Amino acid sequence: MVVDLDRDGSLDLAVVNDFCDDISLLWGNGDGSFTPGNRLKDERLANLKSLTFGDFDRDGLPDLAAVAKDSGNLAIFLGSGERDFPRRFLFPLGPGEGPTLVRQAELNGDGKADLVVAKEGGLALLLGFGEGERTFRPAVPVELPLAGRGSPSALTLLELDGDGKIDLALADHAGNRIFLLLGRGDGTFEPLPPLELDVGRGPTSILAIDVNDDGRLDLLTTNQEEDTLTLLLNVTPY
Ligand SMILES: [Ca+2]
Ligand SMILES: [Ca+2]
Ligand SMILES: [Ca+2]
Ligand SMILES: [Ca+2]
Repeated sequence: MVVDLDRDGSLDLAVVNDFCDDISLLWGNGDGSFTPGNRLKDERLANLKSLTFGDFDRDGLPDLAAVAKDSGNLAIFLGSGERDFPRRFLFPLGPGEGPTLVRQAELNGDGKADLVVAKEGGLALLLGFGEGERTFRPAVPVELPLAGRGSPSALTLLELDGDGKIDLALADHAGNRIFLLLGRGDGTFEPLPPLELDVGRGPTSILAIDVNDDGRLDLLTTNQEEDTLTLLLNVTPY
């Protein structure tokens, strides 16, 4: 993940170390090089999988959010603005399979950063906190017909249909498809069950890019098991 975490004008890196269960911070020097910083670790996080950022306590300083698959929880590391994340909060994500992906977006228009977590059975939506509440409001979970309950492999939050509300694309690695869900702007999505689009075998990433310059974001997937790309042109009429 690339973001200016210490607000010095240079992009920094935060990386999940899958086998060490910690997060490496690399501080950008502004010339393409990085200075290794401290590593973030918490014994209560087992099998860290994914990381995103946002200002979750609305103090103007970037924070980190990470999910751990085996312990089934979400951690928020609150930034101090001083290359440190001394305060952290853990949230259980409920029963079922562990979380593997997390992304941040504003889903319900209240100005507080929200989170979408992909789990093996579907999605968990967490509506943001602020003003010192330090908790998330769990929204209605979204069940998805994931193939063989196979693990979701990529999650992208973006605006697809021109209504200004954030939409969602999730890759289903075992099902060779992506799911599309359109945001209603209140923290819920439609349609359910979601739209399904076939892609190549074993999609592992989704890139949103306007390839034909018509102002609509198109989707490109990388398909690991056949070394191909699939391009999905956005033909939404708007
Ligand atoms: Ca920086
Ligand atoms: Ca913050
Ligand atoms: Ca929100
Ligand atoms: Ca939309």
